[in-house]
Amino acid sequence: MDRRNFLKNTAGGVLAAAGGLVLPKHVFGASPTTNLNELPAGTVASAVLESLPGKRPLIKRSYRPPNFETPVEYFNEIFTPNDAFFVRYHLSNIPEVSADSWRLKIGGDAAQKPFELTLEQLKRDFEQVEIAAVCMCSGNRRGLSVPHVPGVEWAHGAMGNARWKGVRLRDVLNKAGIAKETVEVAFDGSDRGVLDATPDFVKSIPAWKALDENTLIAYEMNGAPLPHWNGFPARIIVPGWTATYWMKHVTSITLLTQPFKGFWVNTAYRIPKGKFPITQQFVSQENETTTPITEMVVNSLITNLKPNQTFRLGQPVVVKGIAWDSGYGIRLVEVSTDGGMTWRDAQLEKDYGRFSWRQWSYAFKPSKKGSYSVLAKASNSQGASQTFEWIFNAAGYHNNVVQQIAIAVT
Ligand SMILES: Nc1nc2c(c(=O)[nH]1)N[C@H]1C(S)=C(S)[C@@H](COP(=O)(O)O)O[C@H]1N2
Ligand SMILES: [Mo]
Repeated sequence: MDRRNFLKNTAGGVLAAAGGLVLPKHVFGASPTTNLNELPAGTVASAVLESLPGKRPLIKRSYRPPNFETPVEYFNEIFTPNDAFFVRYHLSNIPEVSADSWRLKIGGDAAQKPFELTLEQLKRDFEQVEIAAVCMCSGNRRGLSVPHVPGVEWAHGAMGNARWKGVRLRDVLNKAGIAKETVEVAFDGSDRGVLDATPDFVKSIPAWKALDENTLIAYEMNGAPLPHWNGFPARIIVPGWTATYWMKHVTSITLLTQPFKGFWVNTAYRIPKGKFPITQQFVSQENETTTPITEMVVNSLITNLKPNQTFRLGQPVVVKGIAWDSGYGIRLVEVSTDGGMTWRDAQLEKDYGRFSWRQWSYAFKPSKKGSYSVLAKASNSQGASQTFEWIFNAAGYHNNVVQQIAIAVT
């Protein structure tokens, strides 16, 4: 569906979906059509499209701090447009950073030669690389959790796929001299809380992950400078890991001989130990019962069907979607059109690299009128697959429950 039709088709659904809510003047589009009926009561009221400066209308989850998700329709494109890319912040004081005055400090007790970089030097002094990678919030789909859990009640759109261009973090760390006692590398950005009591958003990753050739300091996204809301002028990219580590507006990188102590690592963004099929562990931050979230789990999304969409008998139905994991590679996507009784392999489209999502499609010709329940399930090269029931965790992470969309053939 092209953009004009998308807007036209969604416009009719606004008032019904928002429960008679009066839309603010600055709303351009309409309410998202996407699976609003799957969300628990209470989350629908805030699900209106609204624009942040420089962004197209996105689904607003909160305004301060800004949390906006991408309507599913955009995921029919292999790379998510920068001006439609989701926005997630923990803190409300988000200064506009100027490229000229921005400095990146590299230091810490495990840095032998601390130094500072300008944006010019960052681009000039290190080899430039570009990686296609999915950026997904740990809490993506939290709003679909059963039982309901508190937090930003995202549906499917707290994610995006982009080509990230920058330099390898390890090249920059090497210039600072990495002490062999280094256990973690921490990142801070220029955003802050409004109150001094709010813990600053600082994240750390294990030293081995910081030295991975795919971990970047990026300044471009899809061939353009990072949008302000996605971290201008530079952010950390940790392909395969959930986006909580992808520090935006990064201003300091700290090499540490001791595990980092701070709220956003010690308390937040943690999962119960041993419940998820995760290979890469963040051992220096484990406690008895929980461990930091690291890799994304294998997942997929149907992108071209709307709930209760109707098709004419005799007309082929094409199901399209995307599948991704944390970089082991999607091996198989299976589609069911009968509520999960029988499954057929979808066709996998072009591979843009192991951290990108992979498009897939499946065509079938319904043989009789009636309702069809369409499901998609991805598996990766490690043999991991999506689940049919959400694995409970209090923060609402790792929701890779097989999605189900009902369509009608008339
Ligand atoms: N400076 C800063 N960086 C941040 C955050 C933040 O609050 N501040 N949130 C993190 C989280 S939890 C997510 S999901 C991603 C969201 O990236 P996006 O806003 O570019 O989509 O940014 C990460 N980097
Ligand atoms: Mo997140």
